[in-house]
Amino acid sequence: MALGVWAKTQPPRPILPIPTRSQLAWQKLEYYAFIHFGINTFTDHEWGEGRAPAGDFNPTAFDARQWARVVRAAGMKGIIITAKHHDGFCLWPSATTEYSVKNSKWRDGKGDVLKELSAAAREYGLKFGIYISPWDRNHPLYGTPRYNQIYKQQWHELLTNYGPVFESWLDGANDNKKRMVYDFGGFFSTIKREQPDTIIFSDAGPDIRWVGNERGIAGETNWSTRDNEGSFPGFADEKALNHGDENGTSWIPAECDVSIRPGWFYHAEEDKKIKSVSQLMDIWLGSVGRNCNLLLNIGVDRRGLVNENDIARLMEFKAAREMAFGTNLAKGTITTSNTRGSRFAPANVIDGSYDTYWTTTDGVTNATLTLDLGRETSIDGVMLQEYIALGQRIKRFTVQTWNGSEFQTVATATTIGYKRILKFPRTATTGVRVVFDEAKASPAISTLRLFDTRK
Ligand code: FUL
Repeated sequence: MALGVWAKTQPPRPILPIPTRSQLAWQKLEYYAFIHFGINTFTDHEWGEGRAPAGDFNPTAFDARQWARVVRAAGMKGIIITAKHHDGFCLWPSATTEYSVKNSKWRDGKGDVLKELSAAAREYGLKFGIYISPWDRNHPLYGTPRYNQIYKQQWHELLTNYGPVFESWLDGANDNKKRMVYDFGGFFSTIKREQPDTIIFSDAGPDIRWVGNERGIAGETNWSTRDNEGSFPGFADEKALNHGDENGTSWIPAECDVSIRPGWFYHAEEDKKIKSVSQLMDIWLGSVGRNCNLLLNIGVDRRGLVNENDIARLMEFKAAREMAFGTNLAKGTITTSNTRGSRFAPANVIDGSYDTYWTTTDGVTNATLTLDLGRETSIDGVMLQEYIALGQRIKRFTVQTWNGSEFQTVATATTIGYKRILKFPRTATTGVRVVFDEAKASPAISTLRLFDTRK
């Protein structure tokens, strides 16, 4: 095969760093539930002190299948449960402590939230994830080096008894007085030893990072690449976490955790303080729309059920997303200023498949995609996706619409990454052009979608 032909059929070289297979699979989940549930649910606290008796934990109508049904109906792809929060109370009968469900009245001390929830998640086709707080305000060994072993043992129990765990979630919370020296390296290696494919979340990765705030909003520029040298959980550079590092040496994409209510745990007095659909939509645009996954928290109530008020809002939000983004208006004839070869044709961006993409000849970092819609179409939103298996490339781009005589800029932005959604004033147009102004290397664009979000 002549060299020129060969080059046209080969993908461009990846721009390092790139995601692992499990990071890529994780990114495609986009939206999943955090569930805060534990002793705090019964004491009305956010941060329990670890002194409430285990007997306080007593849900009257616990039903993990109801949680799973709600989460699935809400369009979410998984559930991450607070198996242990800062108070130290374990929702599974851990051998490491007496402070757990085994000493509660619930199911006569024979219950195991993790067992029922992991089974329910499996039944409803949801991924299952776990958060255990390293900060433990109950455990007698907390503050001594031996506690590190306890915490590892807890991960060991959780990762060997409840099936695949897609995400292992931990923060760097610490006791102000005891200043525990955590063995994070040991925690991470324990977790990976038990489940090599689990994605570890923390302020400092190693697999995914905190977005730097609990509002659910990523930076307008958001790189999945990060300079992680010397970072560890509990000492967050919130600004850096919010936008990543353009030339970061590790692939550590961001996750946005935010609660549907003011608090993380259920409090009856917050029944009227659930975020509105419009607030949730802003969060969606600021998270999934800015190259993040959205971990939306629900506090399960004292019955052990997702509360009706939250269910109603989750369903309204799902309907609103379908209304806004459910109809893709990007149909027509697509052309480009440069194409690597027919395998990488521009039509790939509107074929509905993430795995096919358009790309350019090596060295061409400035290029345009032009979509002739064939008829006048009202639009006010665009969604773009990079084919991130080859790394994150786009640094700056412009969206333009045809006004009858020329293309007019309606939006400009910086990064794309796995997914970028931009809104602009609604305009009726027959054509759209995306100008990739600056990129680290040949753009590799997998998807272009257009919306009329207010239809
Ligand atoms: C933080 C905790 O301190 C909050 O209580 C909550 O669990 C949040 C998701 O993570 O680190």
